[in-house]
Amino acid sequence: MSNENGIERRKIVVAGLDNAGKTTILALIRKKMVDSSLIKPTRGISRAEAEILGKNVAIHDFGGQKVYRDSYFKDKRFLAATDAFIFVIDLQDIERYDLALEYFDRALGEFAKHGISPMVFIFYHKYDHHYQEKYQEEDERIIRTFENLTNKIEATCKRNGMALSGTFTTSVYNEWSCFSSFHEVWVSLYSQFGSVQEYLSELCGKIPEARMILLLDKDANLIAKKISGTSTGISLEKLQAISGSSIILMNEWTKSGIYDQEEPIANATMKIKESTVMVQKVPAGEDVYYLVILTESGNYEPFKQTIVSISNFLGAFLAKLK
Ligand SMILES: Nc1nc2c(ncn2[C@@H]2O[C@H](COP(=O)(O)OP(=O)(O)OP(=O)(O)O)[C@@H](O)[C@H]2O)c(=O)[nH]1
Ligand SMILES: [Mg+2]
Repeated sequence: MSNENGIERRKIVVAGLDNAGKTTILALIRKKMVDSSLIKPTRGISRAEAEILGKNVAIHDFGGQKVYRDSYFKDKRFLAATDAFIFVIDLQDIERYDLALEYFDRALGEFAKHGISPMVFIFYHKYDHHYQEKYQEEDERIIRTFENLTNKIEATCKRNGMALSGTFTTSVYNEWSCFSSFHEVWVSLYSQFGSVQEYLSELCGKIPEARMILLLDKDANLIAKKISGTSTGISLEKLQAISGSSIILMNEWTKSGIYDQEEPIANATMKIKESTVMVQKVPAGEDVYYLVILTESGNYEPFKQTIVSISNFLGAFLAKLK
């Protein structure tokens, strides 16, 4: 799909029953501070633009109330050029699983009818509170209904001749579950992510001591990752969250002029228990990314030069992708 300037753009359609949590997830992804009590049921389709790796993604939020559900799939224009179809199911709304499945089936059927074959993703959403507790306690009814649901979802895809590209369990109470699931969708949309991933892995062979290496964009979205060796007790989500906060701090400190320097702050180092986390700015043309490196050694000095040179290579590579 191209916009009026001929710039390539991707389209994501997010659908699901009313109250499934679609708009709340999208508000979170767009990094708005969500007061979900302010989110009203979506009337018709709400469209938003997001940008990742310098590419535009148009996200279409299909309001799920019955009156709208009946209308989208009658008009091919709503569905045209959809690259990814995310179907959100409220796990806590067990009574309406069948209705959700029926809607999912109808949606896939309409895509197929119009010869549109988006990648299909399922967000099993609202995995929190009593539902999560019951699931973790291995409550028989919860486990059984969940398995039944996932089986039916797979069967529905098969019946409509569509592959299921990914399924995720999400909750807005665990915002990283939403970010990382969305990241997977983006990764699938842009093959470039694959090459960034490869390049990062190749470069990072130069720091065998690193346990986790992340490449984040300016909003701390995960662009690529490399995890090696044993766990350090710091999860990827935690590392991403810690780095996100330190990116904000680096920018704030630069702006505040606390550091009496012409140059913006280019890196930050933190010691967490036995590990060292270094966040290195990666300028890439007009954009900026961040390389995050976690080592188990308490000292990052030996890697400092290597990290700076990796960041230069990566910056040049990322700038060329645009
Ligand atoms: N427990 C829980 N509640 C959630 C979660 N995500 C959203 N909600 C709540 O679910 C309700 C519906 O959220 P919306 O985002 O408006 O749902 P929607 O799918 O956009 O609904 P329509 O616009 O009517 O199609 C709100 O009260 C949210 O606060 C979640 O992860 N867990
Ligand atoms: Mg909505």
